Amino acid sequence: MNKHLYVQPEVELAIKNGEPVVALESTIVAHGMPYPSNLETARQLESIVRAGGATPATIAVANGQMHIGCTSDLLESLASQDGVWKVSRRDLPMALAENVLGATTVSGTLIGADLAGISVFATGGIGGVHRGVADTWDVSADIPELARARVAVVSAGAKSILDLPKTLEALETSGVSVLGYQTDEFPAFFVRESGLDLPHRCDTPLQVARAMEAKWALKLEGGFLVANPIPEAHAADPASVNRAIEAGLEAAKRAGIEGKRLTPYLLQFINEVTGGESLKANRKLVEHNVAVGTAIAAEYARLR
Ligand code: PSU
Ligand code: MN
Repeated sequence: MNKHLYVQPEVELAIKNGEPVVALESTIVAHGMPYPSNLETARQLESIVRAGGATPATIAVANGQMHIGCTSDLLESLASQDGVWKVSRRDLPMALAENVLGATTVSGTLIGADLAGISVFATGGIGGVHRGVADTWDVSADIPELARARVAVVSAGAKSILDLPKTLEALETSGVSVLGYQTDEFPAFFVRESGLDLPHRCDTPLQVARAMEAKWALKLEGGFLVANPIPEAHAADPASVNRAIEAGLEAAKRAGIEGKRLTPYLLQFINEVTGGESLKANRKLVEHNVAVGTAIAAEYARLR
């Protein structure tokens, strides 16, 4: 198809047959969780997709190609090696040309999914508008990519390391349809509530699939953010999460961490100060997103 795009045969066949496929990102593996939980999680997510009757496609960059679907060895390398690149649209050309090992962010994964024709992608949290944006101009490349790729992303909202009201404003400006999944509120990753109302709510996978069909039948570009709150039983205590986030932002400022290093730094900081708790919650919410994403992919495949 394209020398810089490698679609695994299993994934290619499923796409060709109109069967449900769910894309998964690799930055969460390489930069979002510590080893070996990251590898266990990556494998677990793929089996959740399979259990729901769909084909998983973890997306990453290796050997000058964007891989749509990773082998077990490639997943292992992404999870365990040092120096794996964090790849958004900006980094993709050099990552391919230099033959490096690269983990794709939400934005990078959206590019791969869109190129391959995968309509659903499930992950943990998305990037957005950072706090202090007026000074730093730090807005994640995830936002413009959501405005471009015809893909529905299932996530647990965004962590309050970001400025959540501004993130929702930026999504609106970009024409990204944000759908609360069984909620009226934008969820804030470890916690179910942010106090921010969402304009649209879907209670079933079919409702989401119908919206996808309508948007793309009109040939509108861009995708959806399906905001799926962490299950009640696994939600964290908001006060302790906020303390960890505030401390992380302070530490990042003191250490002069900015740009693409900021989000991984904050994720690692929060994992460390909250101990195993946040990591456990993180895994639970991603698993839930992947299960919901798989159900949406199945409904969408049926509709088409
Ligand atoms: N937020 C999380 N977990 C993550 C990320 C964000 O709660 O793993 C990762 C995703 O890959 C996302 C990227 O696309 O960080 C955003 O990075 P930046 O803020 O540098 O755009
Ligand atoms: Mn940034």
